[in-house]
Amino acid sequence: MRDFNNKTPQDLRIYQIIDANLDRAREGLRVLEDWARFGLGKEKYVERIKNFRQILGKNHLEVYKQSRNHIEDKCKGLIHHEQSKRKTSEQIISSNSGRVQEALRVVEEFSRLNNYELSKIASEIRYEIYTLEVDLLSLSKCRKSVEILKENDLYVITDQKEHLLEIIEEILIAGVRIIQHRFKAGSDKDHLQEAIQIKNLCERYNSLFIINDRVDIALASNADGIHLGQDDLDLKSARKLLGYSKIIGISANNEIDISNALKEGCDYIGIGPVFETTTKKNKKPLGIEKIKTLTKDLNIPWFAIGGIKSKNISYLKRNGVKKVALISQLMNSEHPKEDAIMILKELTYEN
Ligand code: TZP
Ligand code: MG
Repeated sequence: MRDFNNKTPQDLRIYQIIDANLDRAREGLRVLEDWARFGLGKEKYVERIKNFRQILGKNHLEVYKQSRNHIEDKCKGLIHHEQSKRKTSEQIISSNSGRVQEALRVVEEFSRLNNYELSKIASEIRYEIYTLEVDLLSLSKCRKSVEILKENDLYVITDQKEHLLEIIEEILIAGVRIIQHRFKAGSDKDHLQEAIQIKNLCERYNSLFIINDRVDIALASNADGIHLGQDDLDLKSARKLLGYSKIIGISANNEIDISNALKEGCDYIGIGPVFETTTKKNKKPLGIEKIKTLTKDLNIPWFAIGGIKSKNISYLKRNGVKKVALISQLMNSEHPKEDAIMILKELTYEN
């Protein structure tokens, strides 16, 4: 490090730049830290960001702070019009990550000659901010999907139908906000094509779009998540492939599968079949008492599934079931919109 006692006017200008940019970087980091803390509740990220702030704070030398009033800053208080347009948390994360990256780049360049240690630190943190930004954006996206899962009690799964897109649009118009694309017979090409069409529809109605079984189709169609049964790809491998921006749902019908799904970080569980169902003929129904036992301590969203119709929803509700998933009643309906509205009403009203 150089001798800070001998300052030339040129040095003072450089210290002023370093001072301003260390402040900028720390302010931006504080925004990210608060989002990680209050917005996402992710302690690991809070600690990581706080650590960066503290390292920069320790390296914010007195000599930089003293240079603050050396030259009057004529640009103080200028607000770029992009700044006043920021609305979503994603935009705030991106712009503040960018702000931190830029400020650190400036620190890195201007401290290289007078404080090599600081230049190196700025460069290292800057690289970490790139991955941090991706992680925070992924976590925010996943959080939005989880909110939809929490707020909505009806989860509709598709069947292979001739006019599937029309049926789905009716169901979305009715107010259903979670759709799973289940495509069991046909080519991958047709599977993906249909998935993309449904994804576009769901996007128009701000609804969650989940793919059954196939992680590759989920990625290719840019679905919001995947639903996996016990014989499908395991949750850990799916998470590795999908990252943290996608939700992962699991089908389970016993204590062990539920506890494993929770341990591995699944976002919701489908539990059933509750009743006899023609959609999965070879599966023995669990019955309501078993469902009650299995879900007694469950604190992530869970959906009862299997043989659920509007006529048995009030019975399910009386037995503690708040959320249901279904296929045949809506897929075989002559009036999918009216039926979906009726089911949504059944789920909402006290009875
Ligand atoms: N998993 C357990 S039961 C079931 C699935 C996919 C089928 C549910 O279909 P339906 O027609 O609503 O009974
Ligand atoms: Mg499956």
